[in-house]
Amino acid sequence: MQTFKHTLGALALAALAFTGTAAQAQAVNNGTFDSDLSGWTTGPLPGSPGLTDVDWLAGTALFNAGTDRLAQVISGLVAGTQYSYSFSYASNAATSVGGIRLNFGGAAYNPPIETFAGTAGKLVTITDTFFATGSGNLIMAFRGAAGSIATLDNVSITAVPEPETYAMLLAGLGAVGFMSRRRKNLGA
Ligand SMILES: [Ca+2]
Repeated sequence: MQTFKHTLGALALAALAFTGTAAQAQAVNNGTFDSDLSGWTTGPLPGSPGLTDVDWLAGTALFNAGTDRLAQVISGLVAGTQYSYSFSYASNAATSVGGIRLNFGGAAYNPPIETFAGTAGKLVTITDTFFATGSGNLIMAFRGAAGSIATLDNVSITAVPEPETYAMLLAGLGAVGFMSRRRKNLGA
């Protein structure tokens, strides 16, 4: 029983160490558009003036035009770190017109500027990674593609754990297994 408790404790420690590293994740505020567009900027941002607003609809952001734009400043990026981003979007079910453009800007500038064509009435999830070239803030901006009627949901950015982190976790688990076996042998 004692061995079991020790093993549990060590496992918890290993998990904690792992979570600690993953917690560098850059949180997107209200990426699920739960009840409104709070946390997002719908007006113009530096470098892209004059763009119009985005509407909120049933837990999603709704783009009505190619000029509709939604942006958020993601802070605390670390130069040289790889980040994973993800979002779901769909074009309007009735028209199948629409899509989303994603644009990264700001101090930690490493842009893909990509356009994703929509699938009518079906949420498609896009996941990709990028490296931060500088430390600081990143502006994550979505824009409706030309002629767009599109919905956006589930936006997230997280730091990708480095290979050393996985190696440390595996080493930790290995040590736990070793100690567990050793205690069993001693107890026998
Ligand atoms: Ca949602």
